[in-house]
Amino acid sequence: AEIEANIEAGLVDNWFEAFLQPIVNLNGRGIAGFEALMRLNHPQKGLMPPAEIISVAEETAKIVRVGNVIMEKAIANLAKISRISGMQDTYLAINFSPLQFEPALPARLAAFVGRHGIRPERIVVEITEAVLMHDNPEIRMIVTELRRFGCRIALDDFGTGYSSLSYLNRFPVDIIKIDQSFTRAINDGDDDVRQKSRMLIEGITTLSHKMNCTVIAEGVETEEECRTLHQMGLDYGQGYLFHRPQHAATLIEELMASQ
Ligand code: G
Ligand code: G
Ligand code: NA
Repeated sequence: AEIEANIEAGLVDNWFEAFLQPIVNLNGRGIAGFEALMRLNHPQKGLMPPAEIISVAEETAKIVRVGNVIMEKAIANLAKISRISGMQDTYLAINFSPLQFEPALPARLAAFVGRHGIRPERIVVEITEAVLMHDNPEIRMIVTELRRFGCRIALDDFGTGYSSLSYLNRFPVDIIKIDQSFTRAINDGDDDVRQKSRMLIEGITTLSHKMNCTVIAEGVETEEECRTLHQMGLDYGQGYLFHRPQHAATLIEELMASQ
């Protein structure tokens, strides 16, 4: 109940922020895009753990309002970063929960990108299997509409749930994000675990490329992981090795300092 009250107060008093974490090309480490990660910045408690906020927001259906705030703030942040850094092709990935796929979503997203002068082709809609599992024709129609508008679809946490492969067959996906548990496992101390997880990632990558999908490794923390993933043919990486999720202003400072 306390978290729910914080979510409501956050909506009314504007405590929500869209942090950004860069996604880099494993070949050269240039920034390919950013993932928007929701943060609730409580005036007394500071940043609150997002996982709990998101699950309570989903249970109480407040995720739709929270999601709309994050969507607009993230797009505004992308516009600002693009203006300051001159990066006009970097994309923005936004996470969506199943409840957010309401009929008003495409028009709302179109309004936000229009307002901030962002091409819809720069927006990536990140969904998890939870969205696809519903196998709901309405969700499918909305995703198709978003894709027709120019957005790409990324399948998040790939390899962790049930029958992921069957979704690839039935759903238009452009980007596969390999779950960070796989990234950890490629350097596992157990030879068998290490070898098998490498084979799995390589197999997923080959398959994804055959389906014209881009492959991203999540949770890259070490140089060794980065090297191995690059050798295995993955396209992009995301993780603390490269950049942490950050406040847009901090990220802009970091990008300016490194130029
Ligand atoms: O930084 P991290 O702890 O931010 O995020 C925790 C989880 O919450 C991630 O798995 C991510 O997919 C999810 N998440 C982060 N931001 C959002 C958001 O704006 N909307 C939704 N639906 N999920 C989000
Ligand atoms: O599931 P999703 O891809 O949305 O998850 C993003 C989550 O992963 C966020 O909680 C983010 O803070 C976290 N994250 C990003 N990079 C790393 C990393 O290198 N290591 C770990 N452990 N978590 C990371
Ligand atoms: Na995500």
